[in-house]
Amino acid sequence: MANYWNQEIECMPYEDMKKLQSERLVAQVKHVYENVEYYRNLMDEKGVKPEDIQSVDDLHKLPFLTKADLRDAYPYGLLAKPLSDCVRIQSTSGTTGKRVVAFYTQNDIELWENCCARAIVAAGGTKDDVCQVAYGYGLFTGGPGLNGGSHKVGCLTLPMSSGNTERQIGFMRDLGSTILCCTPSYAAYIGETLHEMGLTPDDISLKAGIFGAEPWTEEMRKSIEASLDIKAYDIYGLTETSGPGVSFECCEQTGMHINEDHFIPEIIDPETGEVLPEGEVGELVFTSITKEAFPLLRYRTRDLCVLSRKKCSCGRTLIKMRKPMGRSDDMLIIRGVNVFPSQIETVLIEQGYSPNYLIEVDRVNNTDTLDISVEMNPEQFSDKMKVMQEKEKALALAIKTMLGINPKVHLVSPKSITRSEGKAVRVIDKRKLHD
Ligand code: DLL
Repeated sequence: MANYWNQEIECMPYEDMKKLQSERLVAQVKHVYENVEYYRNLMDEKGVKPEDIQSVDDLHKLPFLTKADLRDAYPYGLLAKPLSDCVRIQSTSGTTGKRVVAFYTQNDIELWENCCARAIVAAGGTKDDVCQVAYGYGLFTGGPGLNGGSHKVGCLTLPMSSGNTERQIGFMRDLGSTILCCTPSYAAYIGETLHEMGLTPDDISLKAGIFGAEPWTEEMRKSIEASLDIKAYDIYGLTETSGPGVSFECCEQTGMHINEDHFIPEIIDPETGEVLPEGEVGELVFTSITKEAFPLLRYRTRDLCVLSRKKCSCGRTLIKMRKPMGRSDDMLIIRGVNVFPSQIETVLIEQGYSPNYLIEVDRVNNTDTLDISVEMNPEQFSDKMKVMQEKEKALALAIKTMLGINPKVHLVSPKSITRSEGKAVRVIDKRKLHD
């Protein structure tokens, strides 16, 4: 049985949604044109006036906004409300370049938390649940976003933040947490630690997890679901558009419903900027039509994705986005071949290895090298060199079949790859250091 946080919106016929989006878009464009000089200049350069935008069908006329614009305009250049109306700042976790700061009015917080509440309810959450939030708190949006959503739903909220994994499990047992919110890599680590503590999923009461903030594969989902005996739901969002809750998964688990009443999605060809039809892979672009302080028009996320309006068995009519397969800037080009870390992860888990791995790319004598260190489970380890070499060869062959290029695989001992309590770092591209 599907539960909704806002049934009228979540199940609204598309024609009505389009009307609502169009009204909101027209007002939003006017709001930013009048209040943000940076946008006014971008629109003037493209020769677009607010009157040119009469409905969602005119969206393509607007200029794109990129992360470079956000950096140019840092910190206040895109603010569309007086600073005195803002009540919160959140920021990206990015470690390179200038930070991106997003501003929120009280209304912005309200709509963000409602988006997260939709996600929690879609994962089966009610006021009777105990929701353990193990995303980081602070400038990162994960903790504050899900915390706010959990309050709205009326769950008993455990604001654990990430880290201190044994204590997480201790609280989970003592307080009977039923929903866990964290990154999928941290969920995998929590599952691993639970078993190492000599416990099983029968010792905890979790029923669902709401995992996002980084790409994760279907294989990883199955592995987390098995180790914690839960149903694992995906959630997506980015700081620039408020944080988690731009889209969320329902019981069908075949992609995430986008909160279209707040965010209009488009898929574009990343090279040409041309809008692509539904079903084609391209870069995801969002226009926020209700945010007041930091609205973004046609913001290029760099996430590669596919949209689908196929009818969903949960009853929601909100358009769905497939699990993002990675960011256009996460894509590695190795010996001319496009490689996504998620493709490698799929092979590893299919071949019975853990999702703990590290990809290292380098350039030696003008040739790209690909080294993949993969952690073994204790049962996979052998002290016979020949056995280990054969395992490495078999895994390298499976990866070559998937990618078309030959990697060097190194099977490493259990627990030797650093675990992540937040977003996992799985790739080191040493070529960048030489450039
Ligand atoms: O990661 C917001 C968030 C917090 C989402 C908690 C979900 C849960 P940023 O740090 O700004 O914000 O990073 C945003 O993370 O552009 C994607 O590349 C990636 N990402 C977020 N969710 C998913 C997901 C938060 N479910 C960037 N699957 C985005 C794949 C995701 N990638």
